[in-house]
Amino acid sequence: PSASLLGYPRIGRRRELKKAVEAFWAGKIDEAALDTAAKEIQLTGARRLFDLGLGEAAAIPGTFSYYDQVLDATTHIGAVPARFGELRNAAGELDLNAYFTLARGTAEIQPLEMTKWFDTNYHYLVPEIGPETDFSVTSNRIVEQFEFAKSNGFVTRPYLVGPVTYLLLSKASDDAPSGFSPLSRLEDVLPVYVELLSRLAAAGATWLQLDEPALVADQDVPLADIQAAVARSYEVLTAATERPAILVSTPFGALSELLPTLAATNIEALHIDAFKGALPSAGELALLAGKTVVAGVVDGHNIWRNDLAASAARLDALKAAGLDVAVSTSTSTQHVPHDVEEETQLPAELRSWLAFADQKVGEVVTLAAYVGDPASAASAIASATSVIASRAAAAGVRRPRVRARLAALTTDDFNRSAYPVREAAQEKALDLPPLPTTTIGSFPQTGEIRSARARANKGAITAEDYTRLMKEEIKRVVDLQEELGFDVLVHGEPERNDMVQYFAENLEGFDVTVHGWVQSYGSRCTRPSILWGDVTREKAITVEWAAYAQSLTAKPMKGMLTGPVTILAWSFVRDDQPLGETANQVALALRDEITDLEAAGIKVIQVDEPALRELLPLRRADQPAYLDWSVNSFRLATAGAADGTQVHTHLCYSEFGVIIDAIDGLDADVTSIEAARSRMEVVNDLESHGFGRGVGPGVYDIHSPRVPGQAEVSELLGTAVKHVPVRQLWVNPDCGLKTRGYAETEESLRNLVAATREVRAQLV
Ligand code: THG
Ligand code: ZN
Repeated sequence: PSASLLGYPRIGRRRELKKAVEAFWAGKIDEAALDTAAKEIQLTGARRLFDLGLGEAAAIPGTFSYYDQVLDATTHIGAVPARFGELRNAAGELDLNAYFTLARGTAEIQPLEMTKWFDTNYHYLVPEIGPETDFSVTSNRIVEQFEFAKSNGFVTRPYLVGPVTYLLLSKASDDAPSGFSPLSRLEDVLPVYVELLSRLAAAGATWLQLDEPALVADQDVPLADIQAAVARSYEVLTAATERPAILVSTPFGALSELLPTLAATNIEALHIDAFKGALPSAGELALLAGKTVVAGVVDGHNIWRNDLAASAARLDALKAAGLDVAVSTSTSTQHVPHDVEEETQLPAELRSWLAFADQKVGEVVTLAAYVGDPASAASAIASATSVIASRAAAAGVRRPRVRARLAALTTDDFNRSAYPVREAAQEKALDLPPLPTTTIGSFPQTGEIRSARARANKGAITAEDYTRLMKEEIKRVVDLQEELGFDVLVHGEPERNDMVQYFAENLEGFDVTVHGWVQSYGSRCTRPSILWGDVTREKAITVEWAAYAQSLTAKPMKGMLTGPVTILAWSFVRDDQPLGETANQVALALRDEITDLEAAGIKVIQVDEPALRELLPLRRADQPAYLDWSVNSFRLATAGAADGTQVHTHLCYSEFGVIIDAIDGLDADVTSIEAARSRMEVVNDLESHGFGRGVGPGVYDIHSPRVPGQAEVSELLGTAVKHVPVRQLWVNPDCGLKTRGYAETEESLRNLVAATREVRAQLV
């Protein structure tokens, strides 16, 4: 097809899939009802795409998924880890119950681990592969979904994660010998793909999309091994006697060294990310002669209206190379919301700058027409050009005061006093015991809190009533921490739902959507904010809550902010200037907030950066520049703090050895990190790196409802004190408590404090 999408949102325009799946899990609907809901979402999507102009056969992507596309591949090829036992049913298939068991685990069995999908905020389920993994076709769902769409008049293009990406994203199973590489199982996986190809061909599929994004990211596996795996995979798959034509898609960046490898295979079409960065060289393009090049010129991952003139120029360059060119998005549009037309509350001007999934389809269709007949797109190109010009000139996009302030920054603005000076000032200001206890920031969000926020948003209660209810909650949380015996307290953040959205709602330069949900993992979604203009803070944001909370206690109360990198990572960010510049604007707003918090008597301020690792570029060569601007934006946000103000930060993941230098570079006085699930492994990284400031490796895994006993926490602390000097060590849970219930939270925190007292007593 000359116009196509790499993928379409599947959660439903009103999150119908989320609702159906969660109802199924809760036992409120049966499998038949879930199936009906799923089919309705698939058909609504296909009809919509058809109406928007994807009328050719195989232009509509068959990317519906009940939970995750990597899990779909896992259940089609039978890669079930041993700990799940026999999940196949009598027919030898992994049915929907098996599928959800892999995703969610059971009371006894840990689910598959979840991790980020390239540089998006989507998370997939990590396959576990070992010498024992028994590959065979264990699901026919991909064929059934194709047949269902076809029987309704839509010949879709089925989607599967490609074999090389699948194995590169896998981790070695628990039973695998050390050093085992999942890629070593390629020869056993390929016949299963061949069988799926044959079933799809028999069902009438003309095209299959095999998604190979891992080929654009640097891997730990040597490049030569990956080149060999790609060559071998597509030699075997294209040699299959019964098969659809194969489109290999490579979203998220340039293929570089692997382009010639794919070009040398007999695949019919290669998708390249033709939005980000430079196009392949003329020499590389020449290698693609005879294949269809599917040019991903429309950004699938951000929400700005396409610069059609620039895209047309790229398509011209591909055409000039003599290639058969088709048009698509750079990535699946699953990473953006459905339809900007739903956002009627947004200012009309802002709305005119945006393209969500449905608008991107229009852009792809226009550009595909352009390839055949440039004149056909002339008016659309002119109108896109004028919209982009209006965006550049619009009020608020460039604010002279913000620009002047950034231009006047000097290195001093990024540096605090030497740590020993700060440490002494903080010791005097805070007077904390050894192994101080604290929590990460949020306390459980009760039904009452959520309902109060919903009523306030609807105008059913007044702003004063809302504030009073939140203050009552803050008082409960402060009293509880006093009673439990914590040393540094938090106010519990009842006034925030999503922390990024909270700051976006309170800063200039942002807007938020109402229906702009994007799948984060499984049935969970977020509504990323839109960062469209220069950022300013017109009024204090968190100070009233923090000052009220501090007034309730003699213990230090933490001010709680979200860092610039995380605010960027979890928003849709303007694409008209370097991210580092935008990050520094957010940093200056936070810096002013810190000044106001200090003036209100707050002595400990936490600036969370849970997403610092998330935006790390996929290519190693790009990582130092990223780490430089991201670390600097955090330093700019925090370096205005007085020596005696203790700056904390929190990071959400455990595999942190990779970026430990960057974490050190943040220069926070105290850093809390996830550690409970990995049994304190991070303390080895800390020790070998010689991390010199305060650190709180989490001793309570808040991702599970399980309550850790006092002995268990003592033991974890015992491990920590062996590797980290006691004077640096803090005691805290792994992460915020927002998603937990009060019963287990209270008991866990009680055990945490008791264990700390036990270990303190042994120190003397
Ligand atoms: N906020 C934002 N992005 C994130 C996270 C976040 N990305 C990474 C990580 N955290 C993803 N984790 C989650 C966890 C829970 C939910 C979403 C992403 C979640 N969402 C609610 C749902 O789908 O029902 C909706 C939340 C709401 O009402 O705002 O539970 O914390 N931006
Ligand atoms: Zn966290």
